[in-house]
Amino acid sequence: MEALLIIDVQNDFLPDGALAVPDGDLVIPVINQLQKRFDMIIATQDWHPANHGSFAANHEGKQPGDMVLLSDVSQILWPVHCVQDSSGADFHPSLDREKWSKVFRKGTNPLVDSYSGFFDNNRMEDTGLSSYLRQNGVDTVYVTGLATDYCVKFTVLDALSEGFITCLVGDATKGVNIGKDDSNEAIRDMVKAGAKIVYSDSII
Ligand code: VGL
Ligand code: ZN
Repeated sequence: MEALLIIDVQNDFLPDGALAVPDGDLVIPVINQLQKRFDMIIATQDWHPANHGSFAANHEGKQPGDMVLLSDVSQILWPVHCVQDSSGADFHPSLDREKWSKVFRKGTNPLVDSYSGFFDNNRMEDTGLSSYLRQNGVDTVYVTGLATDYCVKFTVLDALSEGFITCLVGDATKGVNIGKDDSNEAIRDMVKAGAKIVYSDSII
């Protein structure tokens, strides 16, 4: 059984959003096409409380892009984004949602960030995604969404470590690229860990 994972296609990660991913909106039509071909579709939603420790605004004198220690792990600071119940945390209205089986929310603990849809960055809390996939007989996941160099990358790496055959849909993801090569590096890391890169025209 194959599942489509749609990572964080939320207003704040799209053009004009608080943490806009360049060209992030281009993934939406690709993902909508892909959805037609899957019977199991799962989305993740970055869902932070306003006091989240990944927000630069919650650290005196810090700017987005600065580093801090958060629960003893190195954390890059972000602009305030995807605050629970804000419009920035909503899925983009043109993203089809009719066939979604479930949404997994992440980043709710203010003391730790959570890029992956499976575990927080300290690997302490489990969202339940892995057991949900297994209960539904899923052995293969196709990962799409935002951002290639953060949440998509860590979701792919955790899917592999959880034993799923894992494909990244290369034309259904875009990166933040704080460093200009970050997305390419992320793709290299995913391939090295065992991910396959596929393109939507070969799936649809
Ligand atoms: C993400 C940075 C902070 C993402 C989430 O969805 O890739 N990036 N929070
Ligand atoms: Zn976040």
